[in-house]
Amino acid sequence: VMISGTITDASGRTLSGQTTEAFWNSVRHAQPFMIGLNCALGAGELRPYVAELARLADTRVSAHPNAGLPNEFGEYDETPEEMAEVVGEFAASGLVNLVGGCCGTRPDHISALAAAVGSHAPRVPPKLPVKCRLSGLEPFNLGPEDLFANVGERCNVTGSAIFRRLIEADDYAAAVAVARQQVDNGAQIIDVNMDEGMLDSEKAMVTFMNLIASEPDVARLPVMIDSSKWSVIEAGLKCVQGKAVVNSISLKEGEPAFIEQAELCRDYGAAVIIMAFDEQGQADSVERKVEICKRSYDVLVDKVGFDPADIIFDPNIFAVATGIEEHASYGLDFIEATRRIKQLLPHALVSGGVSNVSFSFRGNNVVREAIHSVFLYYAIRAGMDLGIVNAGQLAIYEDLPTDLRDAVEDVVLNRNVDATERLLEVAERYKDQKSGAAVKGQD
Ligand code: THG
Repeated sequence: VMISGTITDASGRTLSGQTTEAFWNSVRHAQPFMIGLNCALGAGELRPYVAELARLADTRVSAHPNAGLPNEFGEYDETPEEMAEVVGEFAASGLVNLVGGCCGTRPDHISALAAAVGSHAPRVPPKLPVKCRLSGLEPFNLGPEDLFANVGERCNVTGSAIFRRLIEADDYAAAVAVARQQVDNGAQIIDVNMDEGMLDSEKAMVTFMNLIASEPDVARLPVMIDSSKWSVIEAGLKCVQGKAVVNSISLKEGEPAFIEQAELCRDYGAAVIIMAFDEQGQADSVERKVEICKRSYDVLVDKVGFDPADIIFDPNIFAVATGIEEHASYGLDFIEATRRIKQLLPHALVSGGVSNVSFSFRGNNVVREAIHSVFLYYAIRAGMDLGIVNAGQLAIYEDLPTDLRDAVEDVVLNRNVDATERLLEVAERYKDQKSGAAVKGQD
């Protein structure tokens, strides 16, 4: 397979709005023999984009420029000699493995190009750092050197009453505004979940995906397609131009179903969240979390040929401080499992639904935000790479009042048998306060 794309004008974007790198991230999973750019621009105008592709593409690169930009009669004036001089430099600079001509070029252009490039060595594809390389209209790359990434959680009919009401009322314009608000608040990926019994989830997913794809501020970002129904995920995947994340698949229905879904994710070119869930159920102990993630990784890498950098594990964030003794170590178990998974499974990332951890403090956002902040402080140190969060409502660890922070740390790190009791007491003092993030919002 050879793929050639077109940067349509000086905006540096394809007709559907992608930058060169976003375009490459979208098609790279096909492992094309060659990737290139053609048409729309003359060789001089095309050069920066060819250079960008040459820097990024770990395969061969082609360039087929027009014979300059069209004149007022729609004709192309660049002579074979002029064009060959520019394209010859592409080859001399090691940008290309193949050149040719698009609009306005004729056999004499082609012979001039052949003569200009013939003496130069072909380009050698670069070795790039291994990263999860996602895209919307713009690239979003996430690797070991990058900061923690925020996935916006609010476009979720089960996670937000406001969003659910908007979707049920068919008010998609306001629903898209929820996505935009999350981008304003720092979300770098948008999670979308339409799993609600009363909804036609597939239709809602498709409608919303198509709408956010035409909202410039939102369309920049990669999407995370969140559903427990494969048919909804696949309906979503068919709508996305960029490289998305499937949220989620797992071994819960056995290996054959897992492999089938993983192969489809790979063919659609999506990264995947793998839940620590198998035929026996959801993993709650550290051992089970690590064991299921390892088994999933081996199946994905060895049997499916999945790119390890496209695997994101979710070792299950469960609620702490519920009053049930077995739940006391849930925060710590996630953190410890994250540390082991990152050590054991090369290039894979770790994610989780952060707001789950504080469910028992619903109604007290100051305490919920403090729990998220403390939880992330330790989970990120253990190697957590990204998380589904209420973007813009994350308190800063250092800013937490000491009494609250200490009580929360005891709960998250399971440091005291009476940690929950103590946090309940401290929480009373904060129950009517506006959360820090809510106060600071405008800042
Ligand atoms: N792992 C993965 N995906 C997930 C989760 C996970 N997707 C869904 C969920 N968990 C993450 N998303 C949310 C979204 C919202 C909330 C929690 C998790 C939440 N919502 C407020 C509440 O319920 O109190 C909503 C209040 C309101 O209606 O505004 O807490 O773990 N892979």
